[in-house]
Amino acid sequence: MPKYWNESIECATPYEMQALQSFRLSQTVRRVYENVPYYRKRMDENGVKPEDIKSVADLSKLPFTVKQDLRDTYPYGLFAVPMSEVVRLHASSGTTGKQIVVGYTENDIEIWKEVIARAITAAGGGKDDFIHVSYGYGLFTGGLGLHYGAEKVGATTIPVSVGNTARQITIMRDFGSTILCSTPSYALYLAETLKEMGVDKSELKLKAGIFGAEPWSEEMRAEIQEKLGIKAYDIYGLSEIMGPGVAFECEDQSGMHISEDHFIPEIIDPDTGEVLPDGVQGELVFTCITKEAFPLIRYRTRDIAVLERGQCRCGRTLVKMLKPRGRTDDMLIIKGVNVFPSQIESVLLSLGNTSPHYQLIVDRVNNNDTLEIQIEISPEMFSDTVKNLEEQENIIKAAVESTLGIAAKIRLVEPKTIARSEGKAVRVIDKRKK
Ligand code: DLL
Repeated sequence: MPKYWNESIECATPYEMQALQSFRLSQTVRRVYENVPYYRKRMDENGVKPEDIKSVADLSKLPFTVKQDLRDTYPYGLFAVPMSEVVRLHASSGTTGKQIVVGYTENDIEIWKEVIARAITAAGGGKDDFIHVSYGYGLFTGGLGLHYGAEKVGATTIPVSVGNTARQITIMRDFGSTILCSTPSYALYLAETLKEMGVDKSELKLKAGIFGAEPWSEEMRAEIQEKLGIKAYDIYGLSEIMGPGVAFECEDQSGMHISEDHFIPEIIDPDTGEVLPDGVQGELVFTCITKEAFPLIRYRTRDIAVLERGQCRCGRTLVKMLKPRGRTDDMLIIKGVNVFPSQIESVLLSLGNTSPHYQLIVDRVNNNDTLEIQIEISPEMFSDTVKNLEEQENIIKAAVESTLGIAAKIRLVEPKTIARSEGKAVRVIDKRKK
């Protein structure tokens, strides 16, 4: 089995990568300037001409693109090719506002397959694998994205999509699925259902999972690996840039390699827009340098991440992004303190005893922010004495408070109380927004 899908790119020297990026960037900027009136106007307003962009070092001269720009030009205003060249559309609704529409030419789909093929190869997958795709098929990019990449590596692809969890397990067992692709929260739901159905993980041939589309902690990774008996790899992406495969994890599980020959990453200060050095946490920004239909320039993802450069133990030199901390727009400000749901997840799972099913309920009572954390506990624990449950609540309360510095009400709830999701899990209910 090959270790890399595209070794000359994945292990390129920094000099080679920068030369390739610079060439592709200057070409892309010229193309969008000529074909997308919206970008031409923005560049003219900022006094930048295509000839000013000769190398990656010139990137910061270009204006940012934000989600509102996509809404303002809905549906096709940022497309850089005639619609007759577009062979596929996807869309993302997000949590607020109008959905956004993205398009792909035939060549864009080829690039998408290529980056997913890199991800699958890095997760140890190849033509002998049975890849079970439980991401949703449809306008969401997860299902079709992984599907085409799985076929590209020559794997036997099983397009299960979401839903009917018991059937998923039967398929997994009978068809011999070896790699599961789903959201991490759905992987845990599958593990839970497996137990209920009395199927032992040894009856499955699963060896790895490729999980993404939502933030998940290292503790959650450990839980999935243990419950399914597999190695769990992270995969990142967003519809606006391509879909899954913008970045992928290798066997080192120490951050995700960005396919920077197609997407140039930057980290900026979300308040000032200033570009931050590697190693510093900030908002992730991407520039597409090979996309034909929908090439976004300096797109602000709102994801909070850190970039790390240098050769990875796996041999790849592609820059890595550490697990996204969350999004600038999921960051909760509770009593003035910035809180990411992922921080709470780490605290909960590090204590053991609780399940990874939790929900944060934020409210405002008498002008005071309140945080309630509902956590499911195991059936055995639920039948425990009230005193022991109270003790458990106090332990969690103390751990949350010492990590976040704010008080939280802890409610241990019966197994299966918190709604399961087949796609992205709903972790926060913010009643203050009503
Ligand atoms: O979630 C694409 C995808 C599908 C990625 C399948 C991975 C696997 P959107 O629906 O447009 O696209 O949502 C993109 O999801 O900006 C992040 O906030 C979040 N996200 C995606 N992957 C990860 C990840 C797909 N591995 C938004 N870790 C992004 C943390 C992630 N957050």
